[in-house]
Amino acid sequence: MADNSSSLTVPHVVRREDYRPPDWLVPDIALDFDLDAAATRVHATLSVTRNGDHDRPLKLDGDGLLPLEIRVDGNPVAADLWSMDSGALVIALPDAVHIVETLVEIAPQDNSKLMGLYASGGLLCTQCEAEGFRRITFFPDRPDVLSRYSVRMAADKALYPVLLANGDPVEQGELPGGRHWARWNDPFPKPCYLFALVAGDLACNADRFVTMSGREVQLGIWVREADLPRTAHAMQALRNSMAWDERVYGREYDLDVFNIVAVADFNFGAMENKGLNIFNSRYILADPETATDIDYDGVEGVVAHEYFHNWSGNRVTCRDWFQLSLKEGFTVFRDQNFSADMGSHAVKRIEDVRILRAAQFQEDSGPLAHPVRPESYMEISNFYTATIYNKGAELIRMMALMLGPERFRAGTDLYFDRHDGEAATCEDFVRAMEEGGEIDLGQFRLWYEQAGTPHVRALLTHDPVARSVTLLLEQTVPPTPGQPEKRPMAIPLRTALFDPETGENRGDELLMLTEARQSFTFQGWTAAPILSINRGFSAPVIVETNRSQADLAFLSAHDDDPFARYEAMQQLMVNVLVGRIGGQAVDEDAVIAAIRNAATDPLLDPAFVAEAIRLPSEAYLGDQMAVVDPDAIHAARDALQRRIGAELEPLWRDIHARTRANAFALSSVAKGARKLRNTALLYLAASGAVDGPTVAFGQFSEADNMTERQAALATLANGTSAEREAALDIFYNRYRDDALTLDKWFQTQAFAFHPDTVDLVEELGRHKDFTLTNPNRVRALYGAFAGNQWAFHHPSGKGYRLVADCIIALDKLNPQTAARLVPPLGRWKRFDEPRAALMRAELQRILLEPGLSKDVTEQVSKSLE
Ligand code: 0A1
Ligand code: ZN
Repeated sequence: MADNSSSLTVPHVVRREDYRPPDWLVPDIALDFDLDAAATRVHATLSVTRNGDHDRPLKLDGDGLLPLEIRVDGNPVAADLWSMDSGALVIALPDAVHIVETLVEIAPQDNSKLMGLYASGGLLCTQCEAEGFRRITFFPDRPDVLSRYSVRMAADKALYPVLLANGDPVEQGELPGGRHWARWNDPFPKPCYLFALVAGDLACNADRFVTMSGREVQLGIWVREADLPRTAHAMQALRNSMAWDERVYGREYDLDVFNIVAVADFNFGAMENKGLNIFNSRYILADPETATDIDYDGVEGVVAHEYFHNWSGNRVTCRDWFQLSLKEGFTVFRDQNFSADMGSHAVKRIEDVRILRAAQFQEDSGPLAHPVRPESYMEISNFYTATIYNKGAELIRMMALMLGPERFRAGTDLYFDRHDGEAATCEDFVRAMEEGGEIDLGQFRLWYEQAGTPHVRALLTHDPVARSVTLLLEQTVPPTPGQPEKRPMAIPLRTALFDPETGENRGDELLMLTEARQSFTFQGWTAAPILSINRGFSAPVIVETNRSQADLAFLSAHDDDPFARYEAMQQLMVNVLVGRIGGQAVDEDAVIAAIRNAATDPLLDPAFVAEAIRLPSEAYLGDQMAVVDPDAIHAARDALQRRIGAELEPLWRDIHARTRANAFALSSVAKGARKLRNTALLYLAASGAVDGPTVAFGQFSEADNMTERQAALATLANGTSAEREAALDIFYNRYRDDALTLDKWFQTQAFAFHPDTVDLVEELGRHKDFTLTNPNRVRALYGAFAGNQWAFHHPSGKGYRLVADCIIALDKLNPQTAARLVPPLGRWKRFDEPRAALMRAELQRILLEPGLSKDVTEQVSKSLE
C-alpha cells in the first residue's frame, strides 16, 4: 500500500487561525536505525500521552512511508484499529498513556528531494526542517511536540566508520558481518525538525571550548579527509560565536559536544540540529586558493547563525511554522551583530541593507509578498524567505533601537528565561520586550501583520523669520496580496540636521512616526539645514525626500553616520541614472566629484569606499521605475560606469597599483584593500583603456587569492576580449575537480554583462559538469542568471524559457530548490507588456506540467494571480 496521495491532491492551505494544541504528546522517543543506502530500516518506540480530555486517535504524520509493523504496548495492532490518512498513520488508542512502535523501510539513495534521510557523496545524512522527519518515521511532525531522543545506529563499519547524532555519545560496539553501532542521547527535549544523524567516512577537526561556567565542550568539524585543511576558519568562527553569545546575551552552550558536518548536496545554507549542525559545504570550507573574502564572511556568518540557534530556536523553539521569524529573524539579527563586531559595523550594515533591498524589498512589492508572521501557506518550505529572515531581523533591530541596549538585554533575558524549553510565538517575544524593556509595543505589532514596504515622504521646510524648520513626514504602506488596506505603522527614524555653513551635525534624534502624516518642528535655524534621515537604516522603509543634488553631495562628503553617507552617495547616483534613463539632461559631474572625493579621502576605510563608489545595481535601479526597462537601465549604467572609468582613469590605475598585496592575509585591512582594488579594476576596464584586459588578466594570473582572481575573471567575463576566453579556460582546468570552486566558473558567466549571456547559459546547461542533482550547481547557473536583470529579461524571452525549463525538470527531482527559482519569473507585473506576456506564458506552461509539486504549484499559482 504505497502512499502517493500527497503528490496527487490539490494543495491544502494551512491557516494560522486554525492552530490547536497537539492531541497527543511524545515525551520520549527511541529510534533504531539499521543504515544502508539502498534500504534503511527505522524502528521507532514512542511513549505517547493524551493531551487534554478528548477521544481523538493518535495521528502520526508520514510522507511516503509504509508501516511494516505497528505495536501498541508491545502487541501488534488489529487491522481495524489503524488506518492511513494522506500519508499519516492513524491509531485508535484506549488509554491516556501508551508505548507505540513502528517499523518502516526507506531508501536514502533514491531521495533526490534531500529532505529526510538521504545520501550525499557516500555519506548518509538528514534534513528534517521543516517537515522532513515524516519521511524518516511516523511521528507528530509539528514543532510544539517536544521529545527526549535516544538514537541507536547500526551500519557497515568500512563504509560508515563515523556515526553521529544529536546530543552526547553514550555507547558503541561491534557487530558481526563488518558492522558496528553507536548510541547517542539528547537530554534536551526538542521538536523533531531538530533531529539529525550522519553516517560516513569523515575526518574531524577537533578542538575544545571552555564555557563561562567552566564546562569543557568538545568541538568537531567533520568533513572528507581531503577537506580538513579548509576547516580552520569555520572552527575559529565557532569559538568566537560561543564566546560572543556568552558576552552579549549571557547564553552558554549546554551539551558536552558540538559537532558540525559539511555535506555537498544541501537545499539551504545550513541547519541548526541540536548539537549536530549540518552544513552546505560552501559555508564550512574556505582557504585562500578557493574562497573569496565574501565566502570567508559567509562561513563566519552562517556558523554563527546556526550556533546562535541553540538558544534562539532550540532551547526556545516555535509553536508552529507561522512563528518561523521568531527564531529566524532574531537569529539573523544576532548573526548580523556578531559579524559587525568581528569586522566593520559600517560596512556590515551597508551589505545587509543591500541584501534586504535586493531580496526582501522585491519580494514585498510582488505577488509573493507576505507578512513577517504569515496567515496561511500551502508549502512551508516556500516561507524560508527574505521577509521571514531579513525583514524579521529588521523588526528585532527596530525594537533594540527603541529600547536601547540595557533594556533590550533585559527583554531578551526575560524571553529566554520565561520560555526556556517551550515552543513560543512572536507575540511571546514582543511581550517579553514590552515587559523587560518597559515599553508599549501595541502599534509596533503591525510590523508582524502587515506586508509591504512602507514609503515615507520627508519634506523639510524652512521659515527664516521664525528661524525654525518643519519636517513633514507622510507614510503609506502599499497594498499587498490579501491586504488591500493598511494602517499606519510605528516607524523609528534616526534623524539629524546639518548646519549648511559649519557642516556641523546639531544632534541625532530618534523620531517616531506613528501617524499617516505628522510634522516635527526644530528651532534655532537661521539658514535651512540639510536633512539626514533614516540614519543607520533605522527602519526598513523607502524614504523619499526633497533634497537637492547639492545636499546629497554635501552629505556624501560630511555625514557622520557612515550608512547615511553611503546612502547619500547612492541616491546621488540613482538620481543621475534615473534622469538619464528618462532622457533628461543630468549633471554627472557631481557624481564623479563625489567618487573622486571618497576614493582619495585618506581617513576613510577602503572597504567603505569600495561600497560607496560602486554604482547601484541594475535591479535596484529597476525598483525605482514604474515600469522596469532592463535595456535602458543597462545602457545608462554602463555609460556612466564608462565615463567614471575614463575621467578618473589615473586614479583607478593608482589605486590598483597601490593596493597590490604581497602575501595573503585575512585582516580587515587586507580585505578592504582587495575590495577597493577590485572596484578600481572594474572602473579601469570600463574606461576603455586599451590595456584594460591585460591588466585584468595580469591580476587574474598573479593573484594569490580567490578574491582577486574571481573579480578579475568577472571583469573579463563582461567583455569580449581574447583574455576572457583564456582566463575562463585556465580557471576551468584548474578547478574542474573542485565542485565548490567550479560553481564560481558557472556563476561568473551566468552573472556577466555580456551580450550573449543567454546563449552561454543555455550552453552551460548542457555542459558535462552541469547537474540538476546538486543544488549549489543549479543556483550557480540558473540562480545567478535569473538575478542578472539585463540578460534574464532578454526581449526574446529566451531567458524566461531557460529558467522555466529548469524549473520543470528540477521539480521532478527536488521541488524545494525548483520552487526557489520561480520568484524572478513571477515579477511580470513590473515589466513592459511584451515581456510580461512572455513571462506569464512560461508560468502557465509550468502549471500545466503533470504531477507538479506543491512547492512549485504554490509559487507559480500565486505569481499568476
Ligand atoms: N533553519 C535553517 C534553514 C533551513 C531550512 C530548511 C532546510 O531544509 C532544507 C534547511 C535549512 C537556518 O535558518 O539556517
Ligand atoms: Zn536560521
